[in-house]
Parts: sequence; C-alpha cells; structure tokens
Amino acid sequence: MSGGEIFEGIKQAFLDFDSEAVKSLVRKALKSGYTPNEIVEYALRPAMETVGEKFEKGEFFLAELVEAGDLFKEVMDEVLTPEIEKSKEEVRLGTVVLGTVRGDLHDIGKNIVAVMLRVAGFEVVDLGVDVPPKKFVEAVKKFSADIVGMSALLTTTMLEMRNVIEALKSAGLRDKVKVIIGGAAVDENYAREIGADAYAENAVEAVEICKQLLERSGP
Ligand code: B1M
Repeated sequence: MSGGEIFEGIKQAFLDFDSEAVKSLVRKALKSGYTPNEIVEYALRPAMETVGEKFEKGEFFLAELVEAGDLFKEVMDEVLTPEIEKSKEEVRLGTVVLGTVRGDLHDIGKNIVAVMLRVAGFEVVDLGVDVPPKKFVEAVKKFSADIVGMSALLTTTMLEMRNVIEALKSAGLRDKVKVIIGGAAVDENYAREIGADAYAENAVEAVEICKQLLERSGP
C-alpha cells in the first residue's frame, strides 16, 4: 500500500466512523514509517475538513461533528500521542500558556500543539477551551510565561485573539511575552493585523516557531 492509499483508507474509514479500521490503518501507517504529524496532516485533518464540508451542506449534523471529534480524540489518545511521546526531548525550553479563546470549544488542534510542544521540551500551561482574556493574563503572570499561544476555529471567536493581545498590553505584559496564533479560522495576515508575533499552520510548525520566538526574545 502506498502512502496515498493508506492516507485515503484512513480518511474513508474515518468518514464511515469505523474506529477500529481507523486505528488499525493508523498503526499500519506508523509501521510503514509515516510520522504522527504526517498522518494528522495528510489523513485525519483532511477527513475532518470533509466532515466540516458535509456539515455545511447539510449532509452531516451536529451529532456527526461530535462523533468525529470523539473519534479523532480516541485515535490521538490510544495511538498517536503515545507514539509522539516516545521522542520526548530531555531539554527545558520556555513556558507556553496555551488556550482556545473565549466562546470557542474546539480543542483537538490545540491539544496536538500542546503534546508536540511538551515533547520538544516546553513547559505547557494548558488553559483549556473558552478562555477569557483575563485568564490568559493571569496565567502569564503566575507562570512567568515566555509565550502565549491561542487557537480559534470560528470566524466569530478569532476576534477574541485581538482582545487577549489588548489585555496583555493593558497589564503591561505585551513586551514580556511573544504571541503565536493558530487554528482553521486564522492565517498569517490576521496574525499581522492583530499584532501577534507569529502564526503557525500546524503543530510541527508551531514548535519550530516557538523555538525561534524564544531565540528572538533572547537572554
Ligand atoms: Co465545529 N466548526 N462547530 N465542532 N468543527 C468547524 C470549525 C467548521 C469550520 C465546520 C464547517 O462548518 N465547515 C465551522 C466553523 C465555521 C466558521 O466559523 N467559519 C464549525 C461550526 C459552525 C461549529 C458550531 C457553531 C456548530 C453548531 O453548534 N451549530 C459549534 C461551535 C461550538 C463552539 O465552539 N462554541 C461547533 C462544534 C463542534 C464540536 C464541539 C462538535 C466539534 C469539536 C470537538 C472538539 O474540538 N473537542 C467540532 C468539529 C470537530 C469541527 C470540525 C469538523 C473539525 C475541527 C478539528 O478538530 N479539526 C471543523 C471543520 C474544520 O476544521 N474544517 C469545525 C482537526 C484539527 C487537527 O485541526 O483544529 O485546525 P485544527 O488544528 C490544526 C491547525 O489548525 C493547527 O494545528 C492543528 C494540527 O494540525 N493549530 C494551531 C490549531 N491551533 C493552533 C494553535 C497554534 C498553532 C497551530 O498556536 C498556538
């Protein structure tokens, strides 16, 4: 089976909500040498995009969105996260305060980013979902964070990212932390527009960019 075939098989099994087939094909892809990140980016994330499209077209309903979310988490918890954790670096990089912004309950992508950051050696303070600006500010103070990471998947909640940056400014903390954003609703231009330091398209990129942001903040 070629990579394309395995990824297509995972996607199809995911859209059939056949959890055993998804997990077995994901294990097969790992055995064939594909990384957890490649499996997320080329199979699972595209499957989720198709779920989203079907939801928009009225072919899927909220129940399927929930089921897809649960299935994704099951695959992460049982198969991919343990695999990612095998490559944990014994280094101590900076502290990242991470959360999905206020009003937004999507946390699958944010959780992948958290795992990858931890494995790379970052201390991650995960504030969870639906996080108001005040909570980001409090956590930055409490944990002397180097970086604030925000995730948003809704076009309505992405606006909250600007509020977090404004709250950091009001608390006199904006110069002390770097800000990185991500999630399906946002992009590079939006990061620039709201005054974030960076945008990352996926979890691997988020780790690389957080390392660069630390270097830029310097001793
Ligand atoms: Co929601 N939902 N949802 N949903 N949902 C979307 C986002 C949507 C695009 C679907 C669609 O219609 N096409 C749409 C938003 C439309 C819009 O705003 N333009 C939508 C909607 C409308 C809704 C509700 C409003 C539906 C309703 O109730 N009528 C509702 C809102 C609830 C709320 O948040 N207040 C809702 C609810 C849900 C569920 C709870 C049922 C469930 C989420 C379960 C969960 O997360 N625990 C859900 C799901 C599963 C989706 C889709 C199908 C999949 C999202 C996902 O997990 N993708 C989604 C469709 C889509 O994304 N195209 C959709 C996989 C994940 C790995 O990707 O999160 O993008 P992602 O993360 C990536 C990168 O973006 C990046 O790295 C990750 C790994 O590659 N990344 C970062 C993410 N965060 C980062 C942070 C970083 C750096 C990189 O730095 C800090």
